[in-house]
Amino acid sequence: MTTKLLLDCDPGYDDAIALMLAYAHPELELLAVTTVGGNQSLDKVTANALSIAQALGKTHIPIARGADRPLVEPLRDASFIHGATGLDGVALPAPDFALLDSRHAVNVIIDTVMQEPAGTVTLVPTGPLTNIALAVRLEPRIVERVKEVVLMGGAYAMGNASPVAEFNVFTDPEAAHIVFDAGWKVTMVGLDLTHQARAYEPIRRRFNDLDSAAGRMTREILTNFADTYRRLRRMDGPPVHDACAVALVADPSLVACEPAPVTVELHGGATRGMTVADRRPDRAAGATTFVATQLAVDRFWDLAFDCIGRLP
Ligand code: PIR
Ligand code: CA
Repeated sequence: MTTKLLLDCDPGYDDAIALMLAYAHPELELLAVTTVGGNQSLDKVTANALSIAQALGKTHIPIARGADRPLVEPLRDASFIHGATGLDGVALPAPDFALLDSRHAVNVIIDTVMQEPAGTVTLVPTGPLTNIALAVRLEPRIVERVKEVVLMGGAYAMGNASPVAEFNVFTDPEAAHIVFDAGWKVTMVGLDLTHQARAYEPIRRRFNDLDSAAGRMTREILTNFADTYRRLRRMDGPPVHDACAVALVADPSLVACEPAPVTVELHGGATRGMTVADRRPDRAAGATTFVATQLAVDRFWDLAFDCIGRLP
């Protein structure tokens, strides 16, 4: 049984891995890729999305550019992690901007959800939630029509952009608030989950003998990502955050989730952008939001390795 998905992303090292899984998994049908300013400027992450598609021969799948900044605040990118290009150290073909879809990403999201049969499209946001929030406001009928939203973002225990806030939600908290509050089914694949998907050296070595564009790209991504995580985060083995969200859509048995109301803190001083998950057992009933808690780590890497091995 195949699942149709739309990936809204800001590539980015781990977004690039998420893209590879979405392009390659035999039970996923990637309908479109949309971009949003986040890890780097909109221009740069859009260039990266194009370059990745070109390198992997996937230019038949629409790619559309979206919002260049959060709803309220200016964009503060994560170039300290992903570099000046957003994919520093990764050799890619020059982007051909003529391949871009002429529509705005928000319209691609709406058109895709409204054209496909009701209840069949899963939205997978792996960057700030600006495009998704704008789509909800422009065409509220998408809320009832999607299958679900499986997003990488948030955290219930510990943040990365602040002590309590995760980067994607911290970057556009108002947009995240709209998305968590819309009433559709949202699964938060937050840092609690993604920090279980660490690309330690033995994992990175598994990709060594893939003699393909995707294999080379993966090695360059993981080497550079590992270097910055070691240097800046003092963490050995970078978490491939965004790939976890795609993996969950491809195989829900990989990730344990629990229902919990989630709201986004907008007014806190020290807590702005925090995803406040109410995990008290008596509050679970009727929740439309879910938090991902446990990853089947070995099977996750098997899936990633298998998918990347299928690509040219
Ligand atoms: C931002 C990211 C990753 C690491 C840091 N330090 C900052 C990006 C990833 O692309 C992912 O979507 C999310 N934001 C993790 O916070
Ligand atoms: Ca991302």
